Amino acid sequence: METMKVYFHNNCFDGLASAAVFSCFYRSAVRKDCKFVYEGLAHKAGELFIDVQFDGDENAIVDFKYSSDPRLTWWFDHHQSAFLSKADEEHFRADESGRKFHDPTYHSCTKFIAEMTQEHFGYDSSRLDELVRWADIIDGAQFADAKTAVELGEAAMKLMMVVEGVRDNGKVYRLIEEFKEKPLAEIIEVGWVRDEFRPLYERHLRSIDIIRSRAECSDRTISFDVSGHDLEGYNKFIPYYLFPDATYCVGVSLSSFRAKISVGSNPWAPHPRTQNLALLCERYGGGGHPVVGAISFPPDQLEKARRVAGEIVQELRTASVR
Ligand SMILES: [Mn+2]
Repeated sequence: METMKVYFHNNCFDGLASAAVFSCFYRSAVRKDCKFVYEGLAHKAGELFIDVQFDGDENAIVDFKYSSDPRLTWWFDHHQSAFLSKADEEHFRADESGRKFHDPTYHSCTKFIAEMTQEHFGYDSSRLDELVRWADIIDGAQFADAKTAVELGEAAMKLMMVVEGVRDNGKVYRLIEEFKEKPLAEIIEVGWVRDEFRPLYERHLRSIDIIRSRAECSDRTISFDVSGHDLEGYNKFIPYYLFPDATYCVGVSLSSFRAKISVGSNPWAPHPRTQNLALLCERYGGGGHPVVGAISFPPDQLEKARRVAGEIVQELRTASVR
């Protein structure tokens, strides 16, 4: 039997959902009798595809960077920075297979795949509408409010936590198989999925308590320092859940490899953001987007990180009450 090898963005809800929707399309519209093999890809510096074998009879990449390798037969991505080099981009522009797609205006690659396969191959993905809708909400951070983003009441949000937290790749592939077959509320009730979810959720609840005990808010700016706790990778909407009236948030955290200042803005703020946080962070050697940025220091420079964070908090408080 022929193999369809699908490479996807690992530990990312949109990445797994993209792999699931692409597989359903492929089986329904291209080849009924094939075996799917999955492999997750992660961002790292340097040569991204050095370990990739492209050893399927067909090979697809979804929700991840382009490769000019001739063995790559399908590609879908919605990231702005989808090409590792100018040469790769030219290679893509010259492609005439009609099987490689890029559009950075989409919030999610999952929705992009659903719409492109409908438009170009007549594939009807309506059976997967729930998965497509949630991938678009999660990857585009289009949550209705901080409560949805933090309390994780929806099955999709619980699954997002499992997808991001699970470290066993075999389980990641099993989740893709579940996405192809079942409604999300049914997947979160599967025994091994619940077992993965429980400790991650407990850690999430602990992180809410820690941030609550460490954070203070004045002049619409939240400030907290959790460098004394093991708290890399907390849900970044927690501060706005605790202080819904805040516009900005500045947090200091510490891990084995860095002391980090996270500077963010509240997507649901009653008073709109006026400061460009990417520019603010760039002044201290960091970077990001207008709405969220970060600055990293070596782990032994925690004191400096704290001092810089204090300056940023002052600046944002002053700007908020001006
Ligand atoms: Mn994506």
